[in-house]
Amino acid sequence: MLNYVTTNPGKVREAVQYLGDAEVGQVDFDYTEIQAPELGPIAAHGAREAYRQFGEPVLVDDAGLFVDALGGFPGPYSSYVEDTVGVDRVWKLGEGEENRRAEFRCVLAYCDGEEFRASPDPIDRDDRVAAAAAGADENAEEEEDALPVKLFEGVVRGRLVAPRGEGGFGYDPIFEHDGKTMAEMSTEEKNAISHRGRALAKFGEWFAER
Ligand code: ITT
Ligand code: NA
Repeated sequence: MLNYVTTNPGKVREAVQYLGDAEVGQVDFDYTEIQAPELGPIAAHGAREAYRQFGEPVLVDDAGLFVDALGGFPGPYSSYVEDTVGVDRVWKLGEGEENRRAEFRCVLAYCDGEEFRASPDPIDRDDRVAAAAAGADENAEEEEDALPVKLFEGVVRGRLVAPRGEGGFGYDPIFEHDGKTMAEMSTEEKNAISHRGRALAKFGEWFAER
């Protein structure tokens, strides 16, 4: 059983839909979110803290909306911005821009207290490249006794639109991909194209081999 560490029930619904409810359970633990410009180190730090807390395999999910014309805002601050000004005001910020392109990113950080074998196989290499792109080269900076963490990143491109749809959560109503906002998609449809779905696919493939 995998402990999906999050306070957000929307994330759990998607992870359970993807991996199956025999595999995943929510652990409602509010780990420390460090301030960083990238999601990778935030998720890695959270996974180490959660593993130390529970002593069982954990998966931490850090996500955000990055708006091109706003220099990537709200990005790693997406949760804070949703809680303070709210999703509609983020749409208002983007509304006046000619370029409405944006992306969702999700980084999953897995920690079970064990080392990961370096492997020459291409899946692992891609993961390392994705992890490096996610700012995950945090091993260089951490002290020697830091717990090993494995990162999986997913990205989906789309554009900012006026809010539509009742499904999903968070910024889903203002993010359109292929003509539909993510709030107009079922959980299954969203998982098939989303940042989280893509990160879960990479994780699932790797975890099955473990
Ligand atoms: P945890 O940290 O406890 O997991 P959180 O909701 O605070 O829950 P994040 O720190 O990753 O999660 O913040 C991400 C923000 O982006 C938050 O406001 C979410 O509602 C939003 N978000 C994350 N994934 C999303 C998705 O798939 N669709 C829409 N909004 C999303
Ligand atoms: Na959070």
